Amino acid sequence: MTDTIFAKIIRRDIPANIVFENGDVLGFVDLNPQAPVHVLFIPKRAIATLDDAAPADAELLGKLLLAAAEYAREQGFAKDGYRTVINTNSHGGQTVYHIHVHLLAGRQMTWPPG
Ligand code: IU
Repeated sequence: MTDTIFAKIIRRDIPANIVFENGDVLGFVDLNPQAPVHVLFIPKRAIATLDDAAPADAELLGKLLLAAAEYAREQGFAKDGYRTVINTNSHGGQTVYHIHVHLLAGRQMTWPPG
């Protein structure tokens, strides 16, 4: 797989506002926030898209979601609520091909999304 900008963030080759890290997952503030809180959670082992995920990735994908939930709970967003989003491929609006969970919080979300 080709390197993405997120791989460079993991290696600290380029700066990011990192707000969460454990052995498997990194969380950093989105450069173009769509809500008062907008954090991206990425696995340190890259998977390009959800469509590329395999059964062997199940544990890592679980850890990715749990990282977002842990962060939301710790930061106090969980009670009011938040949105998690995974965009997949072109129609899904994916622009960076290293799977990521958007965590959006701090305002009322609407449905359907754009
Ligand atoms: P998407 O689901 O692939 O569209 O989300 C990619 C996100 O990555 C998007 O919200 C961008 O603002 C964000 N982003 C970033 O935070 N830093 C970067 O250097 C780049 C994109 I490129």
